[in-house]
Amino acid sequence: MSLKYYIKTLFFVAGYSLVAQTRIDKPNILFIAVDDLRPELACYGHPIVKSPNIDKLAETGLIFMNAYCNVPVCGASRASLLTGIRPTNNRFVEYNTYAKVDMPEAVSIPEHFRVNGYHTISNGKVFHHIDDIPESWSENPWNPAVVASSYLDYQTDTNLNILKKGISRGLPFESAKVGDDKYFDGQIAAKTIADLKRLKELGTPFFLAAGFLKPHLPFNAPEKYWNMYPQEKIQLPENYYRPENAPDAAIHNFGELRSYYGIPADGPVSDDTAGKLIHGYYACVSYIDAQIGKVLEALDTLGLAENTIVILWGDHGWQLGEHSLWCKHANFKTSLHSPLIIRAPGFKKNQISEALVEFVDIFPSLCELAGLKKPSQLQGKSFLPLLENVEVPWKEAVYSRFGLGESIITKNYLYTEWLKEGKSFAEMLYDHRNDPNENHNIVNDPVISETIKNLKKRLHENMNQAENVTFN
Ligand SMILES: [Ca+2]
Repeated sequence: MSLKYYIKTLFFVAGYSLVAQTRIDKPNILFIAVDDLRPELACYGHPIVKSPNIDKLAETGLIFMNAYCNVPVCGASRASLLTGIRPTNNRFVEYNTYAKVDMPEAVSIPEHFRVNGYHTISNGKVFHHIDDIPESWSENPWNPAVVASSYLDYQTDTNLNILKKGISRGLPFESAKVGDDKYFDGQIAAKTIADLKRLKELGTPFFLAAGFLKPHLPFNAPEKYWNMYPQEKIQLPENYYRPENAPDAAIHNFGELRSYYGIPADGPVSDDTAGKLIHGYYACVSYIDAQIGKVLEALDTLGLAENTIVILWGDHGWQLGEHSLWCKHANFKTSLHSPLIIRAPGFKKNQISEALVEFVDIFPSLCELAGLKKPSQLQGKSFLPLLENVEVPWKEAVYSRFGLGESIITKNYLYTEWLKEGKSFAEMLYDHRNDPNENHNIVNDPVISETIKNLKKRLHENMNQAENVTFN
């Protein structure tokens, strides 16, 4: 493959330093998705979680501390991210969304790259459905969960016996004395590494997607990752209770967790179970981190890192007991705040951005980084300027939604309004300056009514703009 290099020289007035950046023409893309990964990572400041490989990726690139998904549920989040189109109350709504059904004219990120000369591959869970927008891929999408016709990842015999009863989805967490490759995610890493070797020989630019399945429930992982965390170090969140004055619309019954064996049909789980769920989530995060480490090491060893953009995202947040909740499916920061890390050749290392970004920004950013034209459907904004300078003034607000709840997130606030047939029926507002964990809904505080009016106005403007999608 012949690569054209060009030099962009930037002068930084501050410090009078001269920085030369080498940009790559048609860089490869390694696109890493992690299912249900909230920013529960050391590089996001977590005191216990061990994530050395993702931390290293962040150190060699740019970490977005304030990235938000646009809808906190698997299928809808991925459909929106992969088309760069915002969710509304009638598109990209459900966990099992098909992008090709909700937006049949939309082009996906990998499809756009494929049409522009890239070889595109999907391993694991990228779209929620393996057959969504099939034009995206140069090869048939591969997922061990589909190959294993039952979709069943590795389970111990104890767990298999529970599953045989057919009354639950099995244990919600499990530690097993097995190697990494026994589980699907180890197999996804192995397939991705094999593809990297093959793609290097192929010689055309590639877009290689690896979608890891953990830390989605059930929290099953090899024992060695559980052993990284002594149970006594696991603590329930300080706000393991419903926020003061939170509307009923904000709270759910975490039905996804309740479908697992031993979880009561109603009410809280026992403190022992809560601790084990958190422990299991941490174990799965470290397990995933190790798989990602293997892929990134192969990228280095093969000499591909210098001309490959690596982008890593978790498809939405998760409640690990905060607000008395488990799972995603909410308009709290715990459900919406997501990890987003990018490393692009030619840009500065070890950059930390506090800017507000959202997942619809990923598509236009990758287009600009690869020098591709942006499809007219895109509703986000390229964050390329932040790669050049993390201090550049940026978005004042980003937007998420779930169910009937529409949220606006600004530097200081997270405001949500629930609407049915255009009529507002519940609201909540959190001031992150003095309530970062969202424990006090202050929407009825008269002192703040002007602020709410302003947030609501911008929220509705964005909802109206999101309705309009144009296609080339
Ligand atoms: Ca998910």
